[in-house]
Amino acid sequence: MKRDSGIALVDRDEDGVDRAFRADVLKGLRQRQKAIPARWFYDEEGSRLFEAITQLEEYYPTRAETEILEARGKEFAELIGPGRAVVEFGSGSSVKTPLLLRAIDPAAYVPLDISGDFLRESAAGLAEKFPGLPVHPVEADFMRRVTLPEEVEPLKKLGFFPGSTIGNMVPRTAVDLLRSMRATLGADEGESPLLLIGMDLVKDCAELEAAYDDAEGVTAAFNHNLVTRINRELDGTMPEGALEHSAMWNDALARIEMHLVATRDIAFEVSGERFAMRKGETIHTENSHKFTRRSANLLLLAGGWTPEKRWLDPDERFSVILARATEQREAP
Ligand code: AVJ
Repeated sequence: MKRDSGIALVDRDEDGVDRAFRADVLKGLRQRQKAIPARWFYDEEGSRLFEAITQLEEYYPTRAETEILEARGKEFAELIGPGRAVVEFGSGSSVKTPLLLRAIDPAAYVPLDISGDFLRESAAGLAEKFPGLPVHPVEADFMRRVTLPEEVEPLKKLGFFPGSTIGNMVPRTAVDLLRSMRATLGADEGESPLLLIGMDLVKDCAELEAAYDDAEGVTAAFNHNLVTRINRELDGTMPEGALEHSAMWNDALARIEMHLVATRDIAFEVSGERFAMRKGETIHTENSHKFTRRSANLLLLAGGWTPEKRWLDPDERFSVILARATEQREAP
């Protein structure tokens, strides 16, 4: 296994504070509608809580997507073929990636992640499960174009982006990401890369809200952990007990929104800056967009990917789509 450079991408100040985290939180709390990017959920405890979420009865996406990957291996093999370099955007989970790799007989596996720790863990696990498969982890922010290791340059590429993580982004950002993926995978350089992407589906809103507000309160703990993290890492005094988890379906924008709702008027400090919230005011902490067949296709097309095949789980709750980088040409 090729080692990555080991240089952390996290930029810390002299007190060890993650500068990007502080900048995002302060900027987000200064806004009229307070909002903090969802990527900051995933410290060690947040990642552990998300793992726990994927095991919940109410949280169907992980199970449904895994069912699709388990059932469709033969079709993946036929449509994708052997010998590709699989480039996974975000570190591979222990379950989903092996299902794909086992099905298609790839020539290399390239996990991309911004966190070197997760990257090393998942790369080591995969390398152990697939002894003959070259694994080339790359520590990088995949929202931008990433230069792939030269060993995989001559290989055809398959991008893999499971989990409906694309749903965390507003359409504008999702399109930027899809275009970056195209560039990373070498589209427009004589290549015709493929993308296998998981996209969660629009469904009954009670079912959606339950998936993001489970009876055991694990998702609430996941949302609250952001407050704990801000208080710990950014010298915060946010009153955790006065910020209540809420998950609501926004029908116009086709997304679940998670918020932290102030249950009374509150005032607090973060990194020496003062903030106040009125009772009922919220901090918006996550969007999870849901798609229909048409909205998924339109998003992919806008990002330069032509959908070729779509699979659903038996309960039709989740979709996995195979798309091919659209060739650049003049309209129409
Ligand atoms: C990891 C972004 C796909 O949006 O369903 C789960 C994160 N948030 N429960 C999702 C999440 C609350 C999850 N993604």
